Amino acid sequence: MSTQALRNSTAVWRAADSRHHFHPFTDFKGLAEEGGSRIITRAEGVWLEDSEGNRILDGMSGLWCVNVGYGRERLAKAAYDQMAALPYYNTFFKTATPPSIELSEKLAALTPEGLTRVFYASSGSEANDTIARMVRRYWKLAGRPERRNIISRTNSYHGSTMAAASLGGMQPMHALDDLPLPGFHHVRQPYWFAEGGDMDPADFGIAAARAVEDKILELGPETVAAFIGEPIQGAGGVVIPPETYWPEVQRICREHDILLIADEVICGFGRTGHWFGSDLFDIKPDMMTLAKGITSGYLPLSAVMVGDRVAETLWSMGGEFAHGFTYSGHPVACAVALENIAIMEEEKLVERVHDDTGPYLQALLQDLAEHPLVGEVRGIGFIGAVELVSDKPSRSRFSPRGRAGTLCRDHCFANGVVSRAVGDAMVLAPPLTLTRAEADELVRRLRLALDLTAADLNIR
Ligand code: PXG
Repeated sequence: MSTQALRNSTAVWRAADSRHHFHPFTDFKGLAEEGGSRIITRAEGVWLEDSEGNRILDGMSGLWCVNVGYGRERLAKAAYDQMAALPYYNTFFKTATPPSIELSEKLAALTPEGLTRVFYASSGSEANDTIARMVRRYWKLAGRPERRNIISRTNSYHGSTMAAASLGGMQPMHALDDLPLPGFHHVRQPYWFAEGGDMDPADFGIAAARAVEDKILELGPETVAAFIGEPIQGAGGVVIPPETYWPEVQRICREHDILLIADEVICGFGRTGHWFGSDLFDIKPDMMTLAKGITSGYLPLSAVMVGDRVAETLWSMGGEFAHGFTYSGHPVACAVALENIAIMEEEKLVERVHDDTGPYLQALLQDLAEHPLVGEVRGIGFIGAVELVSDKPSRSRFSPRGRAGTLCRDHCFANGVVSRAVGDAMVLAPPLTLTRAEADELVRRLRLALDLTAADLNIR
C-alpha cells in the first residue's frame, strides 16, 4: 500500500475505533481526544509494525505474554491442524480431547513437584476465580468450612473479574465497584524501593512477610484459607522481593496450615530465566495460576495447577465440582500450548535467558543506573524495571506521580520501543527470543527516551 493509502486506512480505523470500541483500562474520551489508537497490524520476531509502517521493538511481549516471539508458523500450523481435525469439543460431560489430556500430562511434568492436576480456563482472571472457589471448597470438604478468608497483597494484580479484582490489591480497581468482596484481605507488598525507607532490604523482606502473619493472627488462623502472591509482581511495577521474603512467607503459611498459591501468570514459562518464578525462589505452592506464556498469547488459555493435598481431597470426597467454562480445555488452545512448550524446549529458550541473554540484558540495563533520572534498576532474566526519580539518594519521585513515567513511555513509543510505565517505573519483559543485538537496540532506544524525558523535566 502507498503511504497515502496507509494514512487513509489508519484514519478510517481510528475513527471507527473511537466510535465503537471501549478499550480495557482506558479513559475512552481521553483516548479519542488524544487522536485515537495506534493500530498494530503485523509482527515478526520481536518487532511490531503499525498501520503507518513504523517498526517498534516490543519490549513488553505484548502484555507480558508473547514469550516465543511473533510470527511462529508452527503455532499457526498447530492451530490449523487441530481446527481441521476437531475445532471444539467440551470437557464437561465425561468427555475429553487428546490435546487437553496431553497438555495436562505435560504441565504436571513441567511444574514443581506435587502439582499433578490441571483445571483449565481461558484467562488468568478466570483461573484465579477458580482458585478462590476451589480453596473454599477444599476447606469445606476438609471439615473446616470457617476457613474462608484469602490474603493477598496491596498493589498485586490477579485479574479483572470480581473475585480476581478482589484478590488483587489495586485501589482504583476496588474503587470502581466497591470491592473487595467479603473474605478478601490485603497486606503490605515487599516493595523495598517504594516502601522500605531506611530499612535494610533483608530486614524489610522479613517485615513484609510478617505482615502476612499479623493478618492471619488478626483474622484468626482458623478462619484463613489461603495466601496468594505473584513470585515477582508484574503489573505492580516488577516488584522483586528481597531474598528473605518468600522463605518467611512459606514458614508462616506452613505454621498456620494455610494454602500457599503462586500466581505465575507473568513469571511462568521462562520469564525469569527459570520455568516458573516458584523455581527461582524455591517456593513450594499448593496451587499455581498459569496463563499468558502458556500459549505465548497466540490463543487464550489458562490453567490452575492443583497440588496433591487439595487434589486428593477434591477427588476422594468432593463429588461434583460445580464450576467450569465452555472453553475449559479448548482443544485448539491446548494444541497451541503443547507446540509452544515444544518450541521453548527445542530452542532451550529458558536456558538461554538464564545463562546468556538474560544476564546480558540485565548488565545493559544496570548501566542505566548511572543516568541522572534513574533511582534503581532491578531485574532478572527477561523482566526488569527502571525507576525514575527526582532525587537519587532519597528515592524521591516526581510529582505528580506517574508524570515522568508517562513522558518516558511516550518517548519510548516515538523512538520505536515499547516499555510500559507503572507509575514512574519503566518496566520491560521482552520476548525470550530477543538476541544480544536486539537487546543492545532495546536499551539504546530506552536510554534515548530517558535523555528526552530528563530534558523535558529540566534534569541534567
Ligand atoms: N495474574 C497476573 C499475575 C497477571 O499479571 C492476571 C492474573 C489476569 O490475567 P488475564 O488473562 O485475565 O488478563 C494477570 C494479567 C499490565 C497488564 O498492564 C497486566 C495483566 C493484564 C493486563 C495488563 O501490566 N496481567
